[in-house]
Amino acid sequence: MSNLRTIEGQMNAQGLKFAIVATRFNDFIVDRLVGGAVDYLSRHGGSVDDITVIRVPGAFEMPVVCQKVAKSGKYDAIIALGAVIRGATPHFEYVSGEATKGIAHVTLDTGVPIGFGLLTTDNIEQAVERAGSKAGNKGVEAAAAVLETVRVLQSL
Ligand code: INI
Repeated sequence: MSNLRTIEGQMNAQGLKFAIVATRFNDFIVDRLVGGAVDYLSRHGGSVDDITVIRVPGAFEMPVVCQKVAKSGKYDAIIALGAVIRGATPHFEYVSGEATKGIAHVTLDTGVPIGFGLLTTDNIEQAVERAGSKAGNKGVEAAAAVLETVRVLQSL
């Protein structure tokens, strides 16, 4: 493996500008994801002055806002954070499916990397578990993934 030419992203956020697009829906969960993402970036060389949090009503609105943010050219990366909880909605599949498809479309369309931190869970307990308790923090994971992606894209 040591002779294999490998390109990989360094986990250093210094000088990078991030937009966090976060839902107000289920904000008691989403605020924990935002906190995790900001904490991760701060601990990896980023500055809170280079992070802008943009609030949107719900997951369904995330793609169009991510699109405008991506096209603005002001940010190196976006972190999309939200929570769709099945127990709370009969149209769970529509909301989560459209948000996921829309965000994937925006990142490919614009070339701006988007960290995908949209929880889709059966119930509130599962959401709590993924927002900083026993199943980690999906906001941290999304921040780490997008940081690595920005850096690997810069290396290509
Ligand atoms: N939006 C969410 O982000 N999470 C949810 O769990 C949710 N539920 O339960 O319905 C939700 N719905 C709102 C939706 O995203 C739109 O904001 C709304 O339909 C207005 O367009």
